[in-house]
Amino acid sequence: EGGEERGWFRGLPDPEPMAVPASFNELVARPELRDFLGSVWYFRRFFVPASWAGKRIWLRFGAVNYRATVWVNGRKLTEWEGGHLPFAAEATSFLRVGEENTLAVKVNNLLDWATIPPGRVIRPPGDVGPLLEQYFDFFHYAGIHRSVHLYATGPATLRDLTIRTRPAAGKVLVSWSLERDGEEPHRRRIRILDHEKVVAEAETAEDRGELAFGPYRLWAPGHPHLYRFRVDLLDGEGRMLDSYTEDFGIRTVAVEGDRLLLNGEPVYLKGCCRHEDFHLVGRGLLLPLIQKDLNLLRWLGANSFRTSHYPYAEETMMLADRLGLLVIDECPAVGLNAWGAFPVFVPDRVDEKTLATHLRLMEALYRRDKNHPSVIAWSVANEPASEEEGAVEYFARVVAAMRALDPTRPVTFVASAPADRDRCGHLVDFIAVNRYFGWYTEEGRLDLAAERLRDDLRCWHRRYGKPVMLTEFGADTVAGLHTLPPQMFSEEYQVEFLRTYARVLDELDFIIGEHVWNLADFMTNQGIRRVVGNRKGVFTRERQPKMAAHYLRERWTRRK
Ligand code: GCB
Repeated sequence: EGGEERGWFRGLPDPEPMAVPASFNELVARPELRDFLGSVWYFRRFFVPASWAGKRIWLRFGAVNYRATVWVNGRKLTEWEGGHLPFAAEATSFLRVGEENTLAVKVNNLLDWATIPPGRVIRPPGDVGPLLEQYFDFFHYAGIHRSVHLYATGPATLRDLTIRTRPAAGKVLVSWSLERDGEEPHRRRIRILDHEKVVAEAETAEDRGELAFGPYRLWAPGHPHLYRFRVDLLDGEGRMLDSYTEDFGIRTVAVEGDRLLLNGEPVYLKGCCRHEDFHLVGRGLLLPLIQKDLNLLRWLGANSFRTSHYPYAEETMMLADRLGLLVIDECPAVGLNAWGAFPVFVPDRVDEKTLATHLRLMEALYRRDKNHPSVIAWSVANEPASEEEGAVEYFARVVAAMRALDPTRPVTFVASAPADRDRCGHLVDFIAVNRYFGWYTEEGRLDLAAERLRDDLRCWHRRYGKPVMLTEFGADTVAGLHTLPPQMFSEEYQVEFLRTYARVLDELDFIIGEHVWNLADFMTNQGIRRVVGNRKGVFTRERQPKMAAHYLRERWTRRK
């Protein structure tokens, strides 16, 4: 703290090297730095090529946790709040082309009651650092977590593109719209490509339009066919002012009766939740890890995952499109009104500041991910206190806002409330619920756990008449620990736990999917429930299988 007053945006007095992208927490040895709360500063020099003279130049951050203030050449360029979504700003007038420039970023990781996710900083008496009271079960990694790009555009700049498809017999209708700024282009040239072949083409003076073509191929797991949408902005002489290419897929998704339908056919979601989490990088972008994790999901026979509990890197979403994995895309609202400690909503009063952050980040998530065929549903929150009276008004507004942004995808939140006490299930398209019977309750008693689970799932279905997905279930398991008969924390218990749940799920015909918690072990805060992190992974943090991985592979390769 105090860096701004001391002018650190012009240069740091005693800097240490720091890798980007990465969480700084994993790259330091001192505990007070690993657990540091407050502001850290990043600084670097970079060169802007002389050939960029006359262009518009932008800086884009993939994600900085939690808030960032950015200076270029000592002048404040932009600020952003929200740890898992991109932001960009035009830096043209801040930069010197053909010369070296400086970039300073102040990264602040404090959470409060109006941040998403919320948290609370406690300052204990004495000469000790602050503590974070957090309502989520993953380590609060911080730093510049994803790539930083410097790029140039022409005087007319594409800012956003929305593509929606409506497949019909023999032909698909593709509607598109774009946002742009700067110079008015003379024409927009639109092309849809199937690999290298142009299948539809148009030129228009409008920023929106429709194109039809056929025959076409649908996108689905097993045949994730992608088309490319290309838009060029042209001037009067046909010269290109700006251009953008986006992959998209043609598919429909709907909830009908007790089924989730993909392209009109019932689909059962099989998979795991993940975390962006690994040794050394913490939550920093690591492309090989994304590839490995999605390949492990496919090896398990999974067809889906949820971005628990925040938006994942764009590269993950692109890879899911290519591999044909279905994604429940979750906004970072985890731990809302947790444990009664946090007054985001109380009867007759919704915290407008928190709600405003929530709505802003949901919109940012929608704008980033709307064109991905892999995204089949939005989760607007994980485990909010949906049994509390005030939750209804809060979530009515959140769900309505999400529907207004995107009428094409189902919306849900992931519940933890007891089925008979929830108040918000009527708002969503399908019920998503996390359950840990036989773990946090009924410890070691899988027979009792099965009873509780069956009753609970039936109760959700009876109350709301909607399909139900079990979005989390799992047991902490220390790899290499074996017991017979199975006992908690052993590999045998994890397998029996999953098998017990699977039996119940297979009995119930309104269940539309199962996501195991978690694909891999991940880092959390220290606590008596955590053995250096959460061990509910079916793979270790190193991505080696526990016995449960083999069990799931057997189940999911058979389960249609
Ligand atoms: C949950 C949370 C998840 C936790 C998990 C657990 O319900 O959604 O973030 O990590 O339980 O292991 O306790």
